[in-house]
Amino acid sequence: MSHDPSMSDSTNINGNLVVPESTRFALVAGRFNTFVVERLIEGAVDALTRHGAKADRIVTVRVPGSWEIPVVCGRLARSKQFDGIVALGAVIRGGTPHFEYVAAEVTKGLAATMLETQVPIGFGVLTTDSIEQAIERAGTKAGNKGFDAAMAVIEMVSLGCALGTAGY
Ligand code: INI
Repeated sequence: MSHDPSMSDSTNINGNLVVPESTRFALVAGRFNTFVVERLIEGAVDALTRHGAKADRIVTVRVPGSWEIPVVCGRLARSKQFDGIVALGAVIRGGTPHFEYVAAEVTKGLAATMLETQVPIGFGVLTTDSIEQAIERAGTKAGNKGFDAAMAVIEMVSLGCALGTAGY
């Protein structure tokens, strides 16, 4: 294997998938398409607890639909009570443009909230063309996007600690 000095001199900062002691998480979940979203919640809790989160340090807040997720994520993030948040919802295309508006606004709202508050927010909001596609992503053949979003939050929380240790 060749040796590249420029690589060995570089600094790498990474998060890992170990939940730091006493980390607090919030899940914010839409009740719309509840059959799918409850599976996403299960996946997210599974990911968090399997990687060391304490169940009594996970708070789940349910809102009417995905439209309402960003405002509650913002409130929880600004409360400074949570190290990471997982947003969970299922926006499924119907016959009207409603889907486009809800999907676009939840996406933009969560991105803006994460940038403003600097609290990691995992994006576990499905935007699918059909109920079948949503079910596939909620614990069946295409995995569980709630689990995946929670894993990303664990990594970001850990990365935040590593960046802090490095003085950034
Ligand atoms: N909310 C969803 O989470 N998923 C959807 O598919 C959906 N559709 O298609 O209408 C949806 N609508 C409700 C919306 O999120 C709000 O709760 C509602 O408009 C009240 O503000």
